Amino acid sequence: MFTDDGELFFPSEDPEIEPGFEPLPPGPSAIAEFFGDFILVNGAPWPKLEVEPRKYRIRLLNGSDSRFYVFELRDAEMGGTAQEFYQIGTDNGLLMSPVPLTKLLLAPGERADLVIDFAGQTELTLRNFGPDDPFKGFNPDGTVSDGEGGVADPADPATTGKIMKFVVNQPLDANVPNATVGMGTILRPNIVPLTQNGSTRQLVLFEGLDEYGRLQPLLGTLEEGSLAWFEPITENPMVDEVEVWEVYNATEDGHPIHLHLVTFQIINRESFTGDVEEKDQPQHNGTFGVGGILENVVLGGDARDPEDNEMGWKDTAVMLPGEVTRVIAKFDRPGRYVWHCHILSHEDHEMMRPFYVGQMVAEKGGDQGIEGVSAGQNGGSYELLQNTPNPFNPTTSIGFRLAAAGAVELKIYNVRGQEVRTLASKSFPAGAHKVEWDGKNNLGQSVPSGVYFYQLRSGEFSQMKKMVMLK
Ligand SMILES: [Cu+2]
Repeated sequence: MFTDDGELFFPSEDPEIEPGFEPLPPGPSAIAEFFGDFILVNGAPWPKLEVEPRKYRIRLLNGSDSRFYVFELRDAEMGGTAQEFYQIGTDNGLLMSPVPLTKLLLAPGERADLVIDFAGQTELTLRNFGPDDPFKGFNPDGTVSDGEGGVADPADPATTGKIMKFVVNQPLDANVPNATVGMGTILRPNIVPLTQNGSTRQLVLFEGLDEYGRLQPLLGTLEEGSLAWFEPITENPMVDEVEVWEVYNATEDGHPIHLHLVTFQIINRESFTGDVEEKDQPQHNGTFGVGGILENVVLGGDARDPEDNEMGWKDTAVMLPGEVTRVIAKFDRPGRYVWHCHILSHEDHEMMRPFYVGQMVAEKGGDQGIEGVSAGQNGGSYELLQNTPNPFNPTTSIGFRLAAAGAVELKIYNVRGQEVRTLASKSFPAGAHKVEWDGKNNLGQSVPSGVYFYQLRSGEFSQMKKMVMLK
C-alpha cells in the first residue's frame, strides 16, 4: 500500500477487535493479516521484462506479508489461456526433474525455481488467481476454496491479480545456446527419503485472542495446547536426529510453516476432526488472553502425498485448515532456532516458538536457553530459576533473584492457565530467595500429577517456567 504521495503505507489499526474485550488495544495496534493493493516485483509495481524467444530461468520468492499467490502464465492480460511452464526447484534446491505446471501456489516465504519458454510467444502476463484474503485451500475442481464449500473471490484482476508482463521482442542471440531442460531431464541424483531415528512430535496451530481481544495465532503441542514464545521449549531433538513433525492445523486458514536452518521433506497431509477447548493463554506481560487445547482428534484416513512440485527439499510448507501435515527433518545443526508461520503478521504475534537442537543446559536459570521477559536496565539482574527437584513429588523448591527490593508475586498455574496457588505475595529484599511448594492448591488440597507453570512478577519483571509433578 502507498499513500497518495508515494510513501509506503501500513495500517496501524485492526478494526476487527472481538467485542467485549477490555482494555482497548493500544494505538498503533497489530493487525491479524495484511493484504496490500500494489504488487511489487523486485521493488517495481507491475513491471515489464523484454525477453528473447527462448527459455529463461525465473526464481520466485513470495515476500508478501499474508498473500498466497496462485500464479498462472496467461497469453492475454485479461482472459487468455494458461501456458505451461516447468518448476525445477523448491526452497532448498533442485527437483529431481522438471514438473510441468499451468498453476503454481506460492505461500509467503516459499521459493520456486521456474523455467519459462518464450519461444513462439509474443506477450505473456504472470497473473494471480489467489484471494485478497487468507488462503483456505483448493476445492476438488481446482478452484480456490472459501472454506465453506464455495469458491473464494480471486484477487482484483486490475490490481492484485496482475504480477508482471513478459514482452517477447528481443532478437534471439545466436551466440547463447538455448537451454535443453525439458520433460524428463535429470536435474540431480535421487532425493533419498530420510529415515526417522528420533521423536515424532505432535504440534498444533491455534487461533487465539490476546489480552486486548485481537486475533493471536499460536503454535503449541497436542499435549499442552497453545504455547507463547516465552514458555519453555518443547521441541528438543538431539544433534543429527531425524524427527517427524506432525502439525495439526486447528485454525480456519492455511499457514506456511517454516523451520529455521533445517531442510525437510513433506511426508503427507491428512484430514482430521477434533475439538478446540479454550484455555487461558499467558501473555508476555503477565496478563492472559485466550488460547486452545486440541482434543478428541480423529484422523480421516485419507493421507495424500505431497504435490509433484513439493517432492524436493523444503523449509516452508503450506499447512491447510483441518489437515495434519507431516514433515521429516534431520536436525544437524546444534543450538537454538525457531519455527514459525511465515505470514509476517502471524510470526510477529505470536505464531513463533523456539526449538533447541542438542543437550540443553539446565543451570543458570536459562534452563532451556529461554530469556526471561524483563524490562528496564536492571532486567538482567532479575532471574527466576528452574525448580529443584524437577520432576518432583510432592515438594519442590523455587529460587529467584531480585535486582531491587520490592513486592513479589509468585503464582502457580495449571496447563489451562488457571491459578492453582499463590506461593508468595509480599515484599522481598534484593538478592537471592527460595520458596517451597508443598504440591497443594490455595484450598490446601493436593494437586494431581502433571505440568504446572510458575510465574514470578516484581515491578515490570515477569518470568514463567514449567515444572512437572510426577506421583
Ligand atoms: Cu500463520
